[in-house]
Amino acid sequence: MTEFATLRCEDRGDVRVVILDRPKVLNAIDATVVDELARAIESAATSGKRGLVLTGAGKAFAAGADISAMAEMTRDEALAFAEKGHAVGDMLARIPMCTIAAVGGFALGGGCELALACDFVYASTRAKFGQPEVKLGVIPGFGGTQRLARRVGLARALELCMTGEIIDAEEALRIGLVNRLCEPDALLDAAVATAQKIAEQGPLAVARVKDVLHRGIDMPLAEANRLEQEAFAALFDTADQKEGMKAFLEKRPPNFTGK
Ligand code: CO8
Repeated sequence: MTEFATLRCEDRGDVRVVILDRPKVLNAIDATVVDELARAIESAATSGKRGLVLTGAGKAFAAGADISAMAEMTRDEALAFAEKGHAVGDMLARIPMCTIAAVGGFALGGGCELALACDFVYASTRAKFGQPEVKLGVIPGFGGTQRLARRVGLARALELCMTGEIIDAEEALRIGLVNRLCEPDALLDAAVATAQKIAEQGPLAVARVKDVLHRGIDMPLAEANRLEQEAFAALFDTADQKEGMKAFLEKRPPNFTGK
């Protein structure tokens, strides 16, 4: 497996686990982290794995973009950094497998945005979320304004981004930022178990679900419904559809091949 300076990767069953690994700075995200995340996602996409769990070492998921690296950035450098960050968010949205953020501690600023770029978030009861950028005189630059509004609604996103307030795991669950809360020691296992469960479904169907939901949410309803119909129909040209339905009728587990 590829070696990284700021990340660690491990495989559990059909799931690639990517661990942000700069615990001394609460996994703050600098340009190297962004580059390595892009490479780790690319590597997961070609690994034959069918799920990706993103988590952080130590007491944080990620406490944001690295403030010491950003402090002296010029406008052009800030734009390039934001563009690279957005490219990683787009990769997470497009990789044809589930991506789950397992948030064990602070997910602030770019860290919260990275979690939001995953398909959904599981969190430990100790997790904390927020977009505190206004306290530094900036705004979220890694997709936070848009993904947060789509996840929790416009007014809640406005409140979080305008106050910079940090919320606890219970509140994050309540507003729909988080799908499930776990005890700290059980978090990673729970995220991997869900990713593994998804990995065992028809992989082409899972990929289509992801594509239709991610793209459809930004379309007018009629267009998005058309996207669903076409994706539903296209799956009838696959061996997995034939196998899945035949296995049901023969009362046995399916053997999906991704074809
Ligand atoms: N950047 C750099 N270093 C950090 C960061 C960070 N975001 N967060 C924490 N650290 C460092 C601290 O400086 C400290 O280092 P040292 O030991 O050398 O002093 C170490 O991590 C431990 O942190 P603390 O001692 O502060 O730990 P506490 O438990 O007391 O506090 C907090 C934890 C509350 C999380 C606190 O560290 C904090 O407020 N951190 C900053 C949070 C923040 O403002 N995040 C937003 C950053 S801006 C951003 O993310 C913009 C995204 C834009 C685009 C990204 C494109 C990719």
